Amino acid sequence: GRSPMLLHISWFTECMAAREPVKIEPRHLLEDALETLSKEASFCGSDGRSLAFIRAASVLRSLPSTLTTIEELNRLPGFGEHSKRVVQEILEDGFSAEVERVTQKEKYQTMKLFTNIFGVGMKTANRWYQEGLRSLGDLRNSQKLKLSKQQEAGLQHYEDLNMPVSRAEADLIAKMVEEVAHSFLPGTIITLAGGFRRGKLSGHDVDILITHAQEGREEGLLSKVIGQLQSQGLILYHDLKRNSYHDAFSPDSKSTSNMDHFERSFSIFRLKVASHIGDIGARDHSPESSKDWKAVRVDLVVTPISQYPYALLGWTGSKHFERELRRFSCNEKKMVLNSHALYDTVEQKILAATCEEDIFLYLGLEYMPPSDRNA
Ligand code: DCP
Ligand code: MG
Repeated sequence: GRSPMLLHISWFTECMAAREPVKIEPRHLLEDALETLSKEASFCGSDGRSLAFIRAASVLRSLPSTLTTIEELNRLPGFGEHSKRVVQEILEDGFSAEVERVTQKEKYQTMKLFTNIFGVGMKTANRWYQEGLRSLGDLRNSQKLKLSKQQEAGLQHYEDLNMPVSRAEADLIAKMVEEVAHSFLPGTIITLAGGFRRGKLSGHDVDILITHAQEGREEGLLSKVIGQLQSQGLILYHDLKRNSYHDAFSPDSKSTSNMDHFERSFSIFRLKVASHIGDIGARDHSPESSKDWKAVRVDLVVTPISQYPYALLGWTGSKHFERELRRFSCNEKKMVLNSHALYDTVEQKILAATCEEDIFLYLGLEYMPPSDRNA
């Protein structure tokens, strides 16, 4: 028989295929409410509860049309009692008192503000909150606070980095990287991954994969590319990490860590923008209005071609889709999936793939194009 996850995935695929392209407002209302509660739970350290709300929001997103009655919910998998209650409240009253209460909470607002800083995770945000810090101004003015270079850059470019990145901006950055990469190594393959590959029109960052058809040629390329872009004044921050696949990854490790071991750079690009784009709204009369650039978060990830299909699958997301797929691989197939490989724990071997389709095949799943992975 088919496993529940398999059923869920195929059901999900059908729904995604049938859904109407236009999102209707109430759907956003419901999703936002569940996402708020998910954040709040994670701020309180309740990861399980947080995940339950993420699952519920994901189920809503995959529905072909807007939900209008609570009865429809009862037929869906993955919807907990708490999520149901909140959705019901919104369907009946147009808002949820609980969600309103959460968004008013000082701790929630502060944690959200702080965790939106590049380089700041839950632990740091919480520590700052406990120390009485409440605003970006508090952080900027604090004498005793010791910020990492990454956090300093995150704080400095906070406003830009919390503005959505458009598809056009992402394409521009991918092209910049491609041109420089080609100047050092013709034939380098540059792929825009993340939300943009799933067809999203905007995102919070730009995820770029770098590889070369000839295994090994990609080694050492990234530092040259970054160096070149830096000399052109296009890099505001970067943190180059070398490849640690061989020392850190043992294929049969049951580690569920989502971190991969590719050579990569988590960077901030200085992107030229047409000045009329920078002029909108409050910026009109500030000295900032002459600013003709925007800080954009860019993740550059280098992968050998033999691991490229896994890197592509892993870096296309969504995060929730990846989580569910890895859970399915492990529980239903006894295979460990990550961004480097698929390891069959029964056969005790790594399964080689030449494309994403191969991986879905190994997992016994029908291929899902990136646009169906917006879970
Ligand atoms: N990813 C990863 N390791 C990281 C960061 C990301 O494996 N350190 C993977 C997980 C995600 C994918 O890359 O599935 C994209 O991550 P993003 O956080 O950039 O998410 P999206 O691109 O989907 O969303 P957004 O539009 O907000 O950028
Ligand atoms: Mg992204």
